[in-house]
Amino acid sequence: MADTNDKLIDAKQKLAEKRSGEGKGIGLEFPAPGRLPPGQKLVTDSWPVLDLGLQPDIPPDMWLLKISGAADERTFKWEEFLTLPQTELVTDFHCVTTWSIYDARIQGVLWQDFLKHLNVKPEATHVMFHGYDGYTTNVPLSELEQPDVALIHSFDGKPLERVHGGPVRMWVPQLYGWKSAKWLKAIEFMNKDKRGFWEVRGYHNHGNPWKEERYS
Ligand SMILES: Nc1nc2c(c(=O)[nH]1)N[C@H]1C(S)=C(S)[C@@H](COP(=O)(O)O)O[C@H]1N2
Ligand SMILES: [Mo]
Repeated sequence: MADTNDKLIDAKQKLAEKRSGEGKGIGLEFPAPGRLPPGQKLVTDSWPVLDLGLQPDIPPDMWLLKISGAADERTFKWEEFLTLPQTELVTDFHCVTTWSIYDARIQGVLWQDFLKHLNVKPEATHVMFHGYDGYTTNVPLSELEQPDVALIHSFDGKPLERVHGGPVRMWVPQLYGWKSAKWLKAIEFMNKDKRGFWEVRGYHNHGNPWKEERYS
């Protein structure tokens, strides 16, 4: 992680510190009325890009996805990944930096289908997603049961652009965008919770946009 954009990371961490406690316990119901979560702005002309200043370039035939931790270890290659059941989804997506996009049309493998190809141990409770840029983010297994959670490789029918995490990224659209790891490299099943990259830098551990769980 030597070449990350440390200034940007510092600035975001400072903002998280400054805004610590905001949006907690304000008692919004889930789902909030209306489509746009509180404090968000709809972006219609582009899909913003956010990362640590590194955008790994992984040709699909070099891409490997490792499964580790409280699950039988195995590694998926691109070709094998494409033989898994493929689904198209249309979902909204919300970033903690306040932009939202509507109706992202994405293609990939639903988490619930992917799980059928793994042998996860009963003691697993959380997952750490690892990106090829060294990024990590933690999500409870129960949250991943939501029907729109997927490992995606395409957007609008075209291969997911490198800047958005191609060849494969996570899609956890019911949580803020930082929970959707780009350039997916490894899925680590854990028997307890552990904080990921932004979670240790002041971002909320859970990240529900409808409850404005932005900072911790
Ligand atoms: N590997 C990796 N995944 C990542 C990030 C990152 O820096 N590295 N940034 C996160 C953040 S903060 C957001 S908002 C979304 C942004 O996705 P996008 O750039 O496709 O809009 O990716 C998330 N996933
Ligand atoms: Mo973000």
